[in-house]
Amino acid sequence: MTSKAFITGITGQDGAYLAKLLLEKGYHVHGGVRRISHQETLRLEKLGILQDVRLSEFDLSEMNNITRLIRDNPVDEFYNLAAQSFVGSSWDQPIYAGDVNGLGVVRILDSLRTYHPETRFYQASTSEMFGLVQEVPQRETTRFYPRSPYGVSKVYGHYITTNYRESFGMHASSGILFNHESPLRGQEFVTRKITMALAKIARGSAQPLILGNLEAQRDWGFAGDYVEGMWRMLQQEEANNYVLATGVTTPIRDFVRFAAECLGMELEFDGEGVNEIAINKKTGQKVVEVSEQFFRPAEVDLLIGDASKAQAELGWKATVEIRELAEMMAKSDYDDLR
Ligand code: NAP
Ligand code: F7E
Repeated sequence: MTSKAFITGITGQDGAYLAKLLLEKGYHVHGGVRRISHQETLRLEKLGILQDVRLSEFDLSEMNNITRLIRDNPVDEFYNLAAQSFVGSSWDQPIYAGDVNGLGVVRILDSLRTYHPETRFYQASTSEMFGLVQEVPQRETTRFYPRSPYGVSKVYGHYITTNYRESFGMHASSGILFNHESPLRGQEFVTRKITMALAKIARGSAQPLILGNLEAQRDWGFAGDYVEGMWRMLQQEEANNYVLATGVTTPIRDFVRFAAECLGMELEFDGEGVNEIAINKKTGQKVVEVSEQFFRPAEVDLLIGDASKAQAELGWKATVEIRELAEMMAKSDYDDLR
């Protein structure tokens, strides 16, 4: 029989890649979309799957909407990828972040428990829960120390998933995913902001790329690999929590360098803090500036994950290294600007 899956956040980066993966595996894919003034289905269109998925109105803040949808649409697997996912905005909308990213998870879990407790559940947890890291590298057992309202809200989502598994025997897994990017990444996130701005500069723009903290380090992988890991978690006999990461960390500054190199620019960084700039050595053009505006009230300085549990139990491993990722994103933006 054909398996059925529901994906919240299907219009987001991961939702689109996961939908594609599940369709390729023969699933019926049903996804939740927010009722907003315009339908944002660009990513599904880009992957050529918009016509292959069924979409229903879905909002994580609305209990009755979630309950009815779950009651009337039984599925084998339920992936909760929807979230207010931009860390920077979570200081401006902390209550919304808590409601959607935290309470939204228990709204789903409790509806599943009531109507379809046999459904397998995936929760999109995050390395942001490690925040001010208490151990290097970070693994499933590392103590959480979130540094943003986003991180705090995700800790609730993570623990309530574990709690419903332990309390009610539900097949509920939490994937603690480190940063993963792609050409479909939102343009507010730093990698895509960088590749888009540099692609414009490579095409003749005089507008420099303005960034915040260049010292922060992230463990960046490719989103296509990470959605495969989500699926593998739900194929396990027993539900569990897993870290997915590459095990390599890179400063923001180096990601800028790598993306620039793919676009034929060699950058020279000079200065410190908000006075730091980067110049294109060949042309002398100022390519990067730093502004206080993009610094955060509290920063996550270093993330580096240990995915050995996922490798041992799921046979999962990241396949795209950082330079390849920067090149994939920079080239895609450069080509799209043609
Ligand atoms: P994304 O591109 O920002 O997508 C988020 C999705 O959630 C969008 O489809 C958005 O809908 C939807 N959404 C937002 N608020 C909603 C609400 N109130 N009700 C229903 N849907 C709502 O994020 P992503 O990068 O794909 O990440 C997917 C999940 O993984 C998120 O939960 C994120 O927090 C988590 N995560 C991401 C990473 C990463 O590096 N990408 C790492 C760890 C964890 P609209 O299209 O209407 O905005
Ligand atoms: O920031 C620094 C910024 O917004 C990365 C989400 O998917 O991954 C993502 O969260 C770093 C931070 O991602 C700019 O201060 C410097 O240190 O790309 P980001 P994030 O905050 O790591 C985690 C795992 C998630 O779960 C989240 O959902 O880059 N940075 N200058 C900047 N960041 C942005 N956005 N813009 C800048 O100009």
